[in-house]
Amino acid sequence: MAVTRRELITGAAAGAAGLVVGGVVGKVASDDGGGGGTSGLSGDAGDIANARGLAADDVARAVKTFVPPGKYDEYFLFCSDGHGGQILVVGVPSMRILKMIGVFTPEPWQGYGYGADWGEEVLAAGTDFKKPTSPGRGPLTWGDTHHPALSETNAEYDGRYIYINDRANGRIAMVDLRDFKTKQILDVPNLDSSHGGCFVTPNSEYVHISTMTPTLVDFNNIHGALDNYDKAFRGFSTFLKIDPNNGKMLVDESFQVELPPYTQDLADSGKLASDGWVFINSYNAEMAVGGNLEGKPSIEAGASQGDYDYMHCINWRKAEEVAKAGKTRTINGMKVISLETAVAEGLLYLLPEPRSPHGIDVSPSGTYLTVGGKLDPHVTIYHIDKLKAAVEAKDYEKIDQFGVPILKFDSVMEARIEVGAGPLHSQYDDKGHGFTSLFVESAVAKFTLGKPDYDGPQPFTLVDKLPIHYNIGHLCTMEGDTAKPDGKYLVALNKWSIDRFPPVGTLKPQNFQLVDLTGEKMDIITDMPIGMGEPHYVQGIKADKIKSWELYPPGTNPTTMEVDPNAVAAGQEAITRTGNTVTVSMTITRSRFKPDTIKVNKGDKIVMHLTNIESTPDATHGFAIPRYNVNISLDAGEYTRLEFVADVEGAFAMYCTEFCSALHLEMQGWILVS
Ligand code: CUK
Ligand code: CUA
Repeated sequence: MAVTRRELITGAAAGAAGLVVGGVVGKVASDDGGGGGTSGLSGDAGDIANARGLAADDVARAVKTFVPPGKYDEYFLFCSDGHGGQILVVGVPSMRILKMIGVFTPEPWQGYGYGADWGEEVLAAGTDFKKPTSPGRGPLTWGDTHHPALSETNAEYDGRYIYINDRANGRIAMVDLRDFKTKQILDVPNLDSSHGGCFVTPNSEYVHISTMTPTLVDFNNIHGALDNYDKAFRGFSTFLKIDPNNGKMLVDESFQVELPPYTQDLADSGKLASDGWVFINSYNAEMAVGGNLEGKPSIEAGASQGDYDYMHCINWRKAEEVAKAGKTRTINGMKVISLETAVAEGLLYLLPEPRSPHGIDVSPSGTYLTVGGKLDPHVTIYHIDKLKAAVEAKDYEKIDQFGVPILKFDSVMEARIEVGAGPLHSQYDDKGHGFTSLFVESAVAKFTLGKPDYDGPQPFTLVDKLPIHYNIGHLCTMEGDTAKPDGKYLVALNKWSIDRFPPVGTLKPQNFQLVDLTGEKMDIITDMPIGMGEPHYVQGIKADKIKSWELYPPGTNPTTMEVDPNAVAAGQEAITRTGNTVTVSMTITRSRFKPDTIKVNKGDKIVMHLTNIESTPDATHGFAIPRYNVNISLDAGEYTRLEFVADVEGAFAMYCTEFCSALHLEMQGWILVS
């Protein structure tokens, strides 16, 4: 009997889980009772599986994703959140949400953007009011996050920092993974929008971000600008220098390369074989501008007329030399290499790509560049050696109207693989496979690369296809953008979920589907609804690479990550007045604020130095002042400063917003404004 059950299970449960499930059967089979059913399990497990209507494959999938209580996931996903403006952190394989990190949008739980200097300063510095298009209505309070980029050392994620772009406003943010808090938002000069990036170069020398819709550069005749599009607009590829000590982006040591207004799209960094290069797609080489009410084609139609668009190939090491040699103009505080200089110095080339490409992804060895063309059922794969040879030989098809050489497609193209309808983005595993998302077909295609990534009998061949649910955008393999991907799991990031979850109103969640890559065939092992934003891209990193702090050294300011000179230690609490300024030095611990009574005059400026003096991990306290819109969160050891004008009379019951202790409700005090 037991043998039969074991055979049933190990035969039915494919791949790695077979062993695990076999082990379970071995144990329960010795118990009495239970039996058979479609799950193939016996004993209690069999009874439960049968009662829930789970088949053997379901059980195997459940075992693959189950992380027992108290155990950790093997990987972290860092997910964009679309126009939610934040980053989500998710565990793999459990697909449990671990955290939402406030980035471009104020985030109340972390007290980000509700009074504390840390968040206020980051968000305020994130809007450049000198930008010609600056709204001038106070700081921007949302962003459209698309592409997270983990910092790298030797083309592998190093777990130190993560960057993410704001597609809407041409900005980029940096999160320090020591405390998972946003440290910098940079409103990138000359970028009104962004898409190409972000990604980092293989040793985090630079983080790259380029325009999506080109930037207006001629403000003389704005109403006529679209009739003068090729002169009035430009794209910009931006290389932001990363400070190796703290991950911050240094504008003074950064530079841009001016680009034609072709609507630059996604981009990727070269690595190993292609180290020193970056590649940016574009999708509107036609330079369509719309005007459908005036009888002109809409952008949608106009941008899809030509058979080819252009990949922009930039030799960034050359560009860096050119910038360091001062062959730049400074525009809005950024050193810019002009189109003419870029061409003259041989650092910018165009490469034809089949119609309306979207994703470009460099293979682990850096040898192959895979491009998905939305209107072409193939992925087109280019070889970096061929690209370099064509550059060397000046093997040009022609020169475009901006003077940029266009390399010959046939000279650089290595292979075209028919994968299906609507290819967008690609990822790789450790066995030389590529995986491409098929938006129109709602599927993932798996294919082989060539040497050195794939050293088997059938290079450049479609080997598997998996239907997903539904309308997949990006996809992500673990450590997928590095020189050493793990493969193992793939996450399909699906835009539509229609019938996958019970109805929760008219706006449906996005759907992450976790795909097991360990078997011959790809297999979906779980669905995860994302009901708080539209993740575009995510990166998956081994969880043990993240060396997060458990708590702050006492008095640490999260802005600087150093002990702040204004931090307050126990015994240093005080209220002092200088003119109309009242300075409050407060310690916070379970379960009191000290001082807990603050009396000020109406119109006084209040400066509060707040320090959580706890030394126990997770002993976070809140500090909220009702009606003043103050909502701060201080983790153990954290210091922050708060400043506001007491311009409303009354008795305001400040309180701790985190249920921190048995006497949490007693953790309150008064601010009396008279
Ligand atoms: S884009 Cu969203 S599915 Cu901004 Cu990376 Cu392709
Ligand atoms: Cu501190 Cu509740």
